[in-house]
Amino acid sequence: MRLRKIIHIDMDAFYASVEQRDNPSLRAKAVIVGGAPDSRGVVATASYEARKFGVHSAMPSAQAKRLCPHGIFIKPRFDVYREISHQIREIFFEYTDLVEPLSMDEAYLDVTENHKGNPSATLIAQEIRKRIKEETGLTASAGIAPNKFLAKVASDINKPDGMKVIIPNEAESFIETLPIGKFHGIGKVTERRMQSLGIETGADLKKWSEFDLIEHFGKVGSYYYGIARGIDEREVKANRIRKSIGAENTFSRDHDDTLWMEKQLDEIAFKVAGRLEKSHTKGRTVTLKVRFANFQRITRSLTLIQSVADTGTIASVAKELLTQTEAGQRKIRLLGITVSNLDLLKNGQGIQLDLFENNDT
Ligand code: DCP
Ligand code: MG
Repeated sequence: MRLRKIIHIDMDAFYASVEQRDNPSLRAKAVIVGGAPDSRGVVATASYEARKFGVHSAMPSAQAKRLCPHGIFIKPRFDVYREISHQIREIFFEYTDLVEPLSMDEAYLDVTENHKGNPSATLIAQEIRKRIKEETGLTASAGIAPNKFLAKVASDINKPDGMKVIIPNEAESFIETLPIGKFHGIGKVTERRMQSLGIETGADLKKWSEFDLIEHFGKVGSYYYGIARGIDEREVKANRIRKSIGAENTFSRDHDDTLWMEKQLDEIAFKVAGRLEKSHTKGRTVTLKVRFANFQRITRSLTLIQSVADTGTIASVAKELLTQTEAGQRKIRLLGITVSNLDLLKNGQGIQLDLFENNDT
């Protein structure tokens, strides 16, 4: 197998840093970007000053206010963030065409071969961070590693405004000491399940056979098996396909029974799987859509290591996503599932996992 040089770049406290950049009076202050504290909104992100008080993304703004009463709440300015996102992408493309954005503020770059002919991924990462700072006034952190999984983990280690190189030989020992909650692709729910099975670190995870992992966690078990060994063959994909395939059920009356909702999700997943099969395709991202009785609509997504097309996996991901919503506490009138990030059942893509992203819409 050819050794690859992958960089993961992620902006620091992105929305909050932009607000601090554009309004000097906010600098060095606890800035909380997101919903107003007296609304039902949530925190999109918080400056590092606010994080010291325990404020973090996706937390209800009201709770953030209690934890950090002096915090300054700001409404997001998505247009500005989007523009900066394009700016940093342009910088990435100067180094390589293999740029895979994961969200507005982060991307994977494959710099094994690059436009600068620079053999050192570390130096490239350093240069890119410097360029970002010069051109946007913002800081980014980077992870440099032989694959996406390790690069993503690495970029978090010296955040903010730092970087971390994981060389191939280091990978395994590094993973062994890593707490399971730090593994990209292992969410809160899985983390708790693993802990209840005695899996606290990468070393614990490594004791499990692939068979047992699949038995406990489903298909994603193979991904867990691979990453415990630092193995991740996923390629950096420059062009993501954005088509999606989905189905939804609107109910004749509003419901708050979660067991009933789960049965609905089984039904909807079955429909989606049928449609995927018809199109001879699979997809990595599963998105759950919930419409509440008051017509408010939210979505929750999870991107898996491997493309999926079967009812069971789609349904179980959708059920996990359902636990991340207020469905049940609040009545709902519609459920939907879509699968996106589609591929055409090409072989040889190796193990694929990845990004789970929550989107309030
Ligand atoms: N975001 C959001 N809701 C979330 C998570 C993130 O709206 N639940 C938005 C706000 C963030 C941006 O996406 O600024 C980037 O997300 P990151 O997870 O990279 O978080 P930050 O860049 O804010 O902080 P960090 O320094 O930890 O990367
Ligand atoms: Mg970030």
